Amino acid sequence: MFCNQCEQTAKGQACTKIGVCGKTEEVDLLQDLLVYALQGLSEVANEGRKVGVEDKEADVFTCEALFSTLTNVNFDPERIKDYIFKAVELRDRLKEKVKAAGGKTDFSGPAAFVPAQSMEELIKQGDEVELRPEKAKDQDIFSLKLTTLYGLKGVAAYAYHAQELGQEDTKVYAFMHEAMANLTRDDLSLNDWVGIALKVGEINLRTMELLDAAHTSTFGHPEPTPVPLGHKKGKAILVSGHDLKDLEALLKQTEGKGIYVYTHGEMLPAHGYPGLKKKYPHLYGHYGTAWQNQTKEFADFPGPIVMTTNCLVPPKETYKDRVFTLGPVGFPGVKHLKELDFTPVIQMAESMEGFTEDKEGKTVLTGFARNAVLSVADKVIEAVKGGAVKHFFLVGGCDGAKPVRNYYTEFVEKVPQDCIILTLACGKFRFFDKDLGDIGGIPRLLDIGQCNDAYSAVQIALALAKAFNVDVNELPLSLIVSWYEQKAVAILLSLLYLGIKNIRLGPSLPAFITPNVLNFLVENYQIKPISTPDEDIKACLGG
Ligand code: FS2
Ligand code: SF4
Repeated sequence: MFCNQCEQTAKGQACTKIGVCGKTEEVDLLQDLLVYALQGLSEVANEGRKVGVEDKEADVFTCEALFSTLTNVNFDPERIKDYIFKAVELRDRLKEKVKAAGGKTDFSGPAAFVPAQSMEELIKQGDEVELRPEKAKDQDIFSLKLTTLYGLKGVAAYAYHAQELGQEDTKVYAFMHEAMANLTRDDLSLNDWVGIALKVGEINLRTMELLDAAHTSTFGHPEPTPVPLGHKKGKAILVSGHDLKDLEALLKQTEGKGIYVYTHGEMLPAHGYPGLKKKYPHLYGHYGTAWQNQTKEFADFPGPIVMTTNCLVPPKETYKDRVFTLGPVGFPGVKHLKELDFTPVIQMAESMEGFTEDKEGKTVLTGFARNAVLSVADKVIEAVKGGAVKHFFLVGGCDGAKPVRNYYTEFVEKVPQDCIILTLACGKFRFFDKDLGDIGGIPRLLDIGQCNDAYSAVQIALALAKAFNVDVNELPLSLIVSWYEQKAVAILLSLLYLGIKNIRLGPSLPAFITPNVLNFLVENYQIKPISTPDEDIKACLGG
């Protein structure tokens, strides 16, 4: 196996025997075969578009299936096998349509691939088609191909969520198919691949815009909302991941049943949406911290746990029977809900005691998405012009298990009192419950939302740049980004597409970036690795 798609990859190079994430070699090779099958589907879809053929099912399927190969989403060989067969079935159906419309159908390679019937043979097929550096003629092009593929996985996740809530743009699907089909080619130059990778960023921005519209048009604009970290005596269900539609369905089905629903991990910002927290008061509070702590936190939770998206850590036997997965998520032996019917989850919650007493805890604030922040833009601008606010730091991105990620906690603790910290995604759990006070009524720590809300952060930065009449790179704003998985790759590409410079990236640089590609990023975008909080803060403040 060869997988280097996430930040915790083995020895900072690649997982070659088993994933640090717990992904087996078998699943890794099946996922590679699925990516290959999706390249084939994409080639046919691409040809189809040239003759006016579109297939909505194939479009959405491409997103769901690619999403299943993202880090910490699906560990179940049977489910990946089903996706492979479905990809081939949809590809062949599309071929018929393309043929009828007069398009090209004489394909070879992935578009003509026939999956083996046994699991053993499928794994062998995966081994043959896996993207590996030793097979590549040019390591820099290979690096950009991986960057493109990993970025596309992030786009697929966002597009999947957006379409669930009715927001789609055929431009997104068309690009995904075009770029996936390009991965099969070896006639494109380094410059072509730089262009394709940046285009992933452009398309990702559009996709995140769709997702933002999906969330805000369905659930309203997030509002600053205090969220209890304690719990109520009584029966309880925990929901993790990012999928607000899944959460809403669960809230509807648990209404009036005397069950409290708690968010975990990236679901925390759900409390800020009027269409969720205000409508469903039994969405009580937030339990636990970031994804990598779930084995301990889930074991201690006295109710069922619903995993709507990443990040799923291989569950321990002590609580595995209480975990339910949805959508692209899967793990062997864990119950998978095919439809949004939460009956087994509710029955389990009802059969358990739940929390035996009330626990008062701290509260944290969430809901500072673009509308909330920009509604006080005048106050913010005045505070900057008057000198009360000297600088903004966006300290955001993914969390992870590595101790070096303490950099982000220390960074936030050391940010001077006259600076504001914007945050988003699960990296915030390293400091989300710290009381950092306020500046003239503006909290110093503003939680914009999930990693899925990076669009909101971009809009805040662009609006401030407009208000100050400067380029976004001239704002008193520094981006301190932590990455882990492929959504972060997509977001990073969007920031580069927007021309945002001087991003500090950590805790380590991606293993799939070659020295030459890194040089390109440094020369053109002045991207830099994190150093120490003291040095970085000083440099950001111009000292
Ligand atoms: Fe965090 Fe994990 Fe949000 Fe990432 S919960 S690292 O995949 O999606 O951020
Ligand atoms: Fe390794 Fe990350 Fe790939 Fe898992 S997803 S196998 S940890 S590189």
